[in-house]
Amino acid sequence: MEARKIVDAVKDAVEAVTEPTVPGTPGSGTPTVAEPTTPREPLPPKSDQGTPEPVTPTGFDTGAPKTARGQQGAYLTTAQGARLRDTDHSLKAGPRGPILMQDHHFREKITHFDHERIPERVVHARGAGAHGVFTAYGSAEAITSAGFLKKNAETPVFVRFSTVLGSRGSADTVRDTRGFATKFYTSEGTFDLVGNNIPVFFIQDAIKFPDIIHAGKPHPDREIPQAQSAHDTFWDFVSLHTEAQHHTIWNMSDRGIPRSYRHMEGFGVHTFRMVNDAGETVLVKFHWKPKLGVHSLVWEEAQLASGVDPDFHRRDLYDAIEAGAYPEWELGVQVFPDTPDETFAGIDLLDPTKIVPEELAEVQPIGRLVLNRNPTNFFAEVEQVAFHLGNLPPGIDVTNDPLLQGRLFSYVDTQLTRLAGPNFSQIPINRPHAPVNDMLRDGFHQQGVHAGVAPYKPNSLDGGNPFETTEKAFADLPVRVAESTKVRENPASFDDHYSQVRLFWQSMTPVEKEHIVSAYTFELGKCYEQAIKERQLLALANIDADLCAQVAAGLGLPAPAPTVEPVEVAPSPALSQLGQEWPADGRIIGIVVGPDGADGAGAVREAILAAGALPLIIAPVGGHAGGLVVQRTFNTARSVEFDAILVADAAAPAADAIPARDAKAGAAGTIAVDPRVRLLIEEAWRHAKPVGAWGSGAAVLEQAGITGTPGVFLAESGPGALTTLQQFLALHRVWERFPATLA
Ligand code: HDE
Repeated sequence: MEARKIVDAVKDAVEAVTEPTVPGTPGSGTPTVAEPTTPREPLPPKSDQGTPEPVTPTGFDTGAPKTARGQQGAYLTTAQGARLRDTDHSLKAGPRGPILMQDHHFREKITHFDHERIPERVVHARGAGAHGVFTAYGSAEAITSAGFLKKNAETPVFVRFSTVLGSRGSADTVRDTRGFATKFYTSEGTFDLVGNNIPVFFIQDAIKFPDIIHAGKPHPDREIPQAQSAHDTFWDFVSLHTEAQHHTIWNMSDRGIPRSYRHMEGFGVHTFRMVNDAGETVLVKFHWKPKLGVHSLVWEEAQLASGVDPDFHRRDLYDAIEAGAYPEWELGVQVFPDTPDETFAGIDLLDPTKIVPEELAEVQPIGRLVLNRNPTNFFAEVEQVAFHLGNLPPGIDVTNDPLLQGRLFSYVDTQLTRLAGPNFSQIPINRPHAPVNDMLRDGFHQQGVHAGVAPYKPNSLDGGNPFETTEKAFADLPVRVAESTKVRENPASFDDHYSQVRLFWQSMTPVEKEHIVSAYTFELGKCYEQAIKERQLLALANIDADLCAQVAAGLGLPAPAPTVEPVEVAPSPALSQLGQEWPADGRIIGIVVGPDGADGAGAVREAILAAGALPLIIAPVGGHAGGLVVQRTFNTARSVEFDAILVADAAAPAADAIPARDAKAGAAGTIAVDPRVRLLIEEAWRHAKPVGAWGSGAAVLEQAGITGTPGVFLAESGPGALTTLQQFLALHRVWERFPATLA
């Protein structure tokens, strides 16, 4: 179909679509009960979805509509475009006869299906991605010549978030590091910033990567446990390889269980080098700061969510974008002088197990990232996107960090298998937006149609093309390498494995410390071997005596003495994720109503939407309750889905509140409140979430026995409840509900 017709089809269908107020509509049209039989063009993607730009494999903007890449025309065809009459029956030698070899359609359909899966990523297999735009403030112009960092430059981006250890279908809310990989399609070549939500790494040298990953992945004999570090092989490795202790304490902190991808910081981890137009260089570390603040789940909540909604983070990201609550981050840099020792304030900038506290080097904002479009096709975009640290625009270069150097090799190497051959940069999501003229030729799945006869240099047959530039180019900076001998060694400064772990511990608030103690106790408590627990306690003794004593007590083991003299450190308050106020964009508020709705429920729902958060009506059964569309029932709702609960009705037991129908109903007996609503409230309360009520809803809080506790409030009306609720949500959780015992 020619472009014009596609545009019309898109327009018609978009007009037919009513904008949803609650995200989650599966398709872009409203289905009918009867199967549609009148041929029509494909529906367009939903209005929240975007696709890779319609550029050629060599970066030429075709100007084609974005939908041109998807299926076309009203009729079912073969892969060659021949229309088909029947796709429900194979071609047989009579109705009871065998299938004929001749059935091309059958063979094509089954063969293609047989090959639909590709190898998952060896790490970071589980993820979610979105399109967006990056706008530069211009504040980095003095330190880099990169065009996309010039004032007001706008660059399309694609971001993929991920967990590290789990396989592609694993749960989102496991305790793990999160990947934060950004592809900037700059007009000077693609820039991939492939970072994590934790600013340090387990190892200092890339050669150890297979070791840490083999230790973290499921045990090779039984292939359990999936997507978690609470097992013997992980703790065996990190307790022996003590440079991993810094990353590990971040994993054991609330950073290991983020509330959503929208609530995570991101870090480039390594130190990079920037060069400006005058050829002057500086060293930098990249930071992403989320507009919504850094916010985490509590452990029980994370565990419940793993079962109740294994797609928790994926859903959150897509729903937020669909609802127009676009996730936002500021990109910032810490800037250091490019001195020969590559050290700042005594911290070796080439050691990826070390941070530079923000109090010593401020994070300077250089631009803003907004994610505003969901993928149109997960496989084509999120699964096939391929990042690589070596994708750098002029103005940014690498350093000799031995972890970074090893990564420069690994990313291309892994794509060769995962994406079957050397042409993965020609897949739509990976195509650069800069003109490409690279002399790389042929290979599996070649999509370019290269003209000319001389893909070599020097040549005269193609008029000498392509030419090497004499101007702005990929930065191979002439950095001096000190005369030395070839060794398998690290610099001596890499030997300090504990001072910054101690720095992290001491920078935490009491409640964050409680969570760290409990995470170590849980994880080591899940280990089988006593020796491994004892060995990790030795590492904890070298971090902090109190931390070690608390965990040892939980494990029922004696706390050992340190083997390394504890050093004095200055805490870095910037490492704590508490203590400020943040917007509640896209946070989810459950409103419990009765079969006929509730007074004020409609008004509070509108007010919540207007405030940029997401209200979900929870009623005894589906359909409508007092004119409100019901999104969750007492049967389908579970507390982990909500950031706060408002109770607008006395919530009498619904007809299905019997254990034979719903085990959550428990021993329902003769209680006045539906036991599922009580469970909802009790869990929300345990997870330090605000709970409010008005009208007859107050009786439910009374029944749950939580009236008068911190973060539990009664209001005059629905909108009145929202005002109080917003104050609690701004702090992320009701921290004072559970006073900490640690200083
Ligand atoms: Fe990766 N890493 N990594 N990594 N990494 C991969 O590349 C590797 C490291 C990170 O969403 C793989 O395409 C080595 C640090 C992210 O597609 C692989 C080393 C950081 C993603 C690979 C590291 C990361 C990956 C697997 C030790 C944070 C997901 C699939 C030197 C700064 C990207 C792939 C996506 C993925 C190798 C360490 C971040 C195998 C050898 C440190 C966010 O190439």
